[in-house]
Amino acid sequence: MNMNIMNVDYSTKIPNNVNLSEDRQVLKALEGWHPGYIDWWNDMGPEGFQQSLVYLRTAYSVDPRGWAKFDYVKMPDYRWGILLAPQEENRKIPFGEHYGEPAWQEVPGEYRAMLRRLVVIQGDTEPASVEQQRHLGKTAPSLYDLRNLFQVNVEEGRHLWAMVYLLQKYFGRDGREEADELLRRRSGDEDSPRMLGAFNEKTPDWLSFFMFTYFTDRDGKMQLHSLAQSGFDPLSRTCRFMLTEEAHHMFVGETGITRVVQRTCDAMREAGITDPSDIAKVRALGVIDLPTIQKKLNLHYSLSLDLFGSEVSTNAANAFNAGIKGRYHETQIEDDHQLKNATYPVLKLINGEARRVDEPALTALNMRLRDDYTQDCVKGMLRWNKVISTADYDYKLTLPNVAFNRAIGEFKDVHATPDGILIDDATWTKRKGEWIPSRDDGEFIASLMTPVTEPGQFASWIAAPKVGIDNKPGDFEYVKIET
Ligand code: BYC
Repeated sequence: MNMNIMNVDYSTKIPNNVNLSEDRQVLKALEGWHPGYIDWWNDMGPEGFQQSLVYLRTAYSVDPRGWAKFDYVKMPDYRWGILLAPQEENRKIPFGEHYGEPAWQEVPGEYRAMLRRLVVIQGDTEPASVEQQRHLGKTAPSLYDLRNLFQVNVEEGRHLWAMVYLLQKYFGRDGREEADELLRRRSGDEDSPRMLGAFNEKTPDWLSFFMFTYFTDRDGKMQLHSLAQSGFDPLSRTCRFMLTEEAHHMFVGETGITRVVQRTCDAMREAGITDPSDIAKVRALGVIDLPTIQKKLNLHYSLSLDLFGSEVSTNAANAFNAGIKGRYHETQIEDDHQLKNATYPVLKLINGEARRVDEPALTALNMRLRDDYTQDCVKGMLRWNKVISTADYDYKLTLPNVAFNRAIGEFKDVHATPDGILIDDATWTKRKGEWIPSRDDGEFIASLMTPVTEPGQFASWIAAPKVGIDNKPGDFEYVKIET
């Protein structure tokens, strides 16, 4: 069959570029899983708007030069498909004990359990985020934002399909069981929660949504990059294509926060406010004050740091040695790719102080990835701070110290201020409302979350975007709301 891997076959019920029509067993397994997925989407996907026409992009190719087309689609009719980046000829395992050996096209028996665990963890986060965001449609600040929310949601749904394909095709019966479990767990559920901490938190308002897509989706980016290096080629190819879609999710976060900051600065200037920390005055303008934005940032950044696991981890070392999970930009790093004698400076708590201590680089891989993540986070911060300084305000958004508000790793048992000063339990309890959103802050933000559904109009607390999606004009009707 001469199907072009670049183009996606839409003739089967499940669009794909993996030749499913000739892989009957897997096609059948996926078709068997499909109704449960649709049930999950109806129960746990976006609340309302399921009959609305949404201007969505759908992947029709995996060619980086042009892979998506935009059109009005009802979300339940979105064509969730299986898309892998094209196979690289003669690809070699780029790190670990099998460095330089041909990449695996089948699961290596000895690493089966490890691989399955990583695929399941990755898969679990995708539906979790859709569940966390399901109420947001009702309070969208514009049709443009509503459309972006739904774009993110349908693509997270597709990322679930991506992991389920790997489970169904490569992991036999237990893969099928895991695929069913992915539809059974629920974000925040007491008995059957999602696997990782940040995915059981609430996303109560749109500022949280932007922070989540900026900080938590960026953990997704780092993890997908690491898995894209995998010696297990189908996982690598799957993650490489997922990263193409992921870029838009972080764009939504970065520009979303930029627009909130912009609107706040504009409103403060118009009102002649000189002190951005005069919260009551700023809030009276119907915009979100910068100190509250900083609190949300503190919360989402610290929750996202937890997603990297412990600083020192034998799991991470084993996955690297095995050739299953590499480093960020592994192939561009110049070293032995085996980390036999290398060390890496790890932040540790020593005599009440956070200090860098050299550890074997192999066990420090989570720390290294987290450092790469932090560097990546800084870029957006610079843009937001540019907006503030251009408006002539003396205020800077900053990333909190790694010791702040942590539940995983070296700092999980201590309390610290955003500046990294260790404090006791009582001080934390008394003062945490200064650093992470308090109930009052939440209520204030909630009071601003009234929906705006007129094309081209935006809620009071957020600026219009600079450009439209797919170059559409400012008053484009991104969602044709059907009630
Ligand atoms: N919450 O050796 P350790 C995304 C557990 S986001 C709860 O310290 P390891 C997306 C850990 O499971 C990316 N438990 O850590 C974003 C282990 O338990 P078991 C998702 C946690 O294994 C937005 C124990 O603690 N992908 O795509 O080196 C929207 C000791 O583990 C947590 C991945 O995460 C936590 N935060 O690293 C949509 C990639 N942290 O198994 C999507 C795959 C640790 O001993 N995952 N534990 O009972 C991994 O590579 C690693 O499993 C982790 C943890 C980075 C998560």
